Amino acid sequence: MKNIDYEHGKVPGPESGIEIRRSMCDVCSPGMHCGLNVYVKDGKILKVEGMPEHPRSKGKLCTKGLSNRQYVYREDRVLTPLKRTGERGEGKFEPISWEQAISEIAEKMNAIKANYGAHKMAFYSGYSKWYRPMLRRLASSFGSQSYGTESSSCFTSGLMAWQVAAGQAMGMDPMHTNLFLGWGANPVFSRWPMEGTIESVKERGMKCIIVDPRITPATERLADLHLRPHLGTDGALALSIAHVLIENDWIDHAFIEKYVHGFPQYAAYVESFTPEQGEALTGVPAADIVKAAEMLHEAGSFCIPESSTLGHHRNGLQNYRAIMSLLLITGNFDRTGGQIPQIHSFLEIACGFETHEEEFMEERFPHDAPKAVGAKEFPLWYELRHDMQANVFADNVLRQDEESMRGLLALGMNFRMFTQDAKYLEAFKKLDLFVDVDLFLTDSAKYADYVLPACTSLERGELKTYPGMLGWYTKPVIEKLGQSKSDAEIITLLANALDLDDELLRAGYDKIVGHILEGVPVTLDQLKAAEWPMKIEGIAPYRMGSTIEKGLHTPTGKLELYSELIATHPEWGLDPLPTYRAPYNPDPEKYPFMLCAGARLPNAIHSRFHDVPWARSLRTDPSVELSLEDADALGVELGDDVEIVTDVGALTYKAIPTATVRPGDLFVYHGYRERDINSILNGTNLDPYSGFPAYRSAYCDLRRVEK
Ligand SMILES: Nc1nc2c(c(=O)[nH]1)N[C@H]1C(S)=C(S)[C@@H](COP(=O)(O)OP(=O)(O)OC[C@H]3O[C@@H](n4cnc5c(=O)[nH]c(N)nc54)[C@H](O)[C@@H]3O)O[C@H]1N2
Ligand SMILES: Nc1nc2c(c(=O)[nH]1)N[C@H]1C(S)=C(S)[C@@H](COP(=O)(O)OP(=O)(O)OC[C@H]3O[C@@H](n4cnc5c(=O)[nH]c(N)nc54)[C@H](O)[C@@H]3O)O[C@H]1N2
Ligand SMILES: [Mo]
Repeated sequence: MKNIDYEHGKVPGPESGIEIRRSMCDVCSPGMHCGLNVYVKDGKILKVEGMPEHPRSKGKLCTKGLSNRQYVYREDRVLTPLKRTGERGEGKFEPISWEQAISEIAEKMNAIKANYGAHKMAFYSGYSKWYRPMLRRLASSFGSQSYGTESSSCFTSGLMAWQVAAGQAMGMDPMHTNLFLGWGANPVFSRWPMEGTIESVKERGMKCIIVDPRITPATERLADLHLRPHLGTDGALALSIAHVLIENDWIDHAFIEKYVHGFPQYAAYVESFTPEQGEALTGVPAADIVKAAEMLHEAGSFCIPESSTLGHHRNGLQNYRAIMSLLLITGNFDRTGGQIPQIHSFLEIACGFETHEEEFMEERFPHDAPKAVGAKEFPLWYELRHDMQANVFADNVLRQDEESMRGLLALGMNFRMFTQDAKYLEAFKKLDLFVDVDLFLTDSAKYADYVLPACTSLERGELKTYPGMLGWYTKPVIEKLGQSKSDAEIITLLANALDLDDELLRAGYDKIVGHILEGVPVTLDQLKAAEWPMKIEGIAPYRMGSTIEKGLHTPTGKLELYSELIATHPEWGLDPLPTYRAPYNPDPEKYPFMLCAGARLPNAIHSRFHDVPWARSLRTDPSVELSLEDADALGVELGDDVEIVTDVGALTYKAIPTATVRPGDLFVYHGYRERDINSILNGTNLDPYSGFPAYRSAYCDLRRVEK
């Protein structure tokens, strides 16, 4: 045979010395985490591919997943613990040993505890979730309630809406439903394994309604009906669909009678939401509102996905409640094809079995300590989550009063995820101690006193669980880069150096996940031996209807259209019914455009992929998508500079005129260091129920920038 360059061809085998190792991509949400075949030679990753044997992703990978090699080897990886030598923000550090870093940090945290109280230390986690049970328990065992995460603005608003209505998390049953009500759903870009599921169920006759102001791959590929409401008006749309369902008596009286609380008050409230009124508020033609109600009625069963999009509005939580109410009045709850109670498994994923994770996180919660940051401003949030609402963390510190935090231990702090985010940098400057654990030397990390290097998921192992009774324990495929450590190791080191009275937490990750899995018929060793996620046998499947029969964890034990929890707290100033409120416009004359900042791009995830060359090459410039009509009116062409002006600032973006966007709407992605859209979004425009920012409904103006 001729000389074949096996290595250059990346052909695995003894000739090339290339080995395929199994892992998963942990770049997006734990519910996804697709299987990876990683090609490794001499301890270096050469390339990654999808893993065909992976029972969930079945060999597919998205753009971000395929860029894993470049992500792992990003040039700004932190490789040693760093201690600040310059001013905060200057980015001047000296490398120090792990021993020095951990002992100094522990000493400073214990000094804050001794001088001001343990509750003055805040604990924060960015997007990564795998170590969160440990971080939450670290905060609790230290004595602070102020543990908060990026979930202060992610899907938790929808989860809270379910807690209000049903006392627990609910998920959809897409495999058995007759209609997928994809409200604010474009899984092709944001939840790509879900796309395959929906497409395959459609093949057996399932109908699909997509509610999205834009034309997207989902509206094109999946939708039998596409409703296009104005951004943030979804509550009004849902209430007018409910109006049609009630008017035509397309509701389940027996179910309502037995299981639903507050129907008369709710029915009286939706009376004014006629289809014509719905059209006036949302822009969706009245005939389409009636059509949607008809389709729901004819389908019988339908379900909705969880959503972050819908929570990113001033009325976000209430809008989502209004959408959920469609399921409640038609009896699509705890019923095949409807919304199904989620049995809490691991990392907020319902996998079909119960674990001790919640107990592990909650049993050390310091109930007697002063309440978490944000509890006063967002009492419903605090009541349901018992977490810090991180969207008001900077305000808390900048007030510099007796309630202000003195220290912050953050795993993955990205100040650019918050609205009017410059105040976070000011707040970092005021802290006595700021520790940031990250993969990269980010602009937030430059404000830290200590930066600790975390490793990626390809350099460590972790317990993974997926819906469908699947479990796995991954293995590292390469050595940890530099002196980096896994987040779990770092938390364990700190728990020990802080001398916490918490034996289990101090025992480390494997002891903890072993404890969390106690009673599940599988051992860690079995999960470690598996090459890809394995089915855990011997667990009884969920019996449909059993949750609602038992009675729900709501004040009335029923599904609540009218929330008794909210009603018994008039001092909160919140509405017990899923009422509607339009997005906030500081001045309609000055701000005629509506900006959605954050609809997902396939090649980006928040701050992390803008510096990854392959991913970045798919959209090189921070850009704004606008309608062809608006582009014409402004005299703007593809690639021209345009300025977005809000009530708090202005920024210039490249224009992308597109037929997918309606006149008056603008779409921008977030997280760019050089064009940070959150720097010009009003930080006080928050949902009073959840504390979530109105990222997706910000009124603004758009101007052409002269060449
Ligand atoms: N305008 C606008 N803003 C938004 C949104 C929007 O739609 N529009 N979406 C909101 C939503 S839904 C979310 S979830 C948030 C996400 O916001 P963030 O959680 O801030 O997201 P990232 O920037 O992806 O990650 C945060 C940091 O974690 C670091 N990191 C990554 N992996 C690890 C790890 O394994 N260990 C450690 N220690 N660090 C790690 C990253 O390098 C990064 O610095 O943004 C919110 N902000
Ligand atoms: N590629 C990629 N995937 C991601 C992420 C990412 O950054 N990049 N982030 C991950 C995270 S943290 C999250 S929280 C999820 C988010 O996941 P989703 O919320 O499902 O995703 P989005 O693309 O933000 O929104 C879906 C669609 O909702 C539409 N939409 C926006 N505002 C509104 C509105 O007011 N009403 C209605 N009806 N529709 C609206 C948008 O036009 C978009 O097409 O995605 C996860 N997956
Ligand atoms: Mo999110």
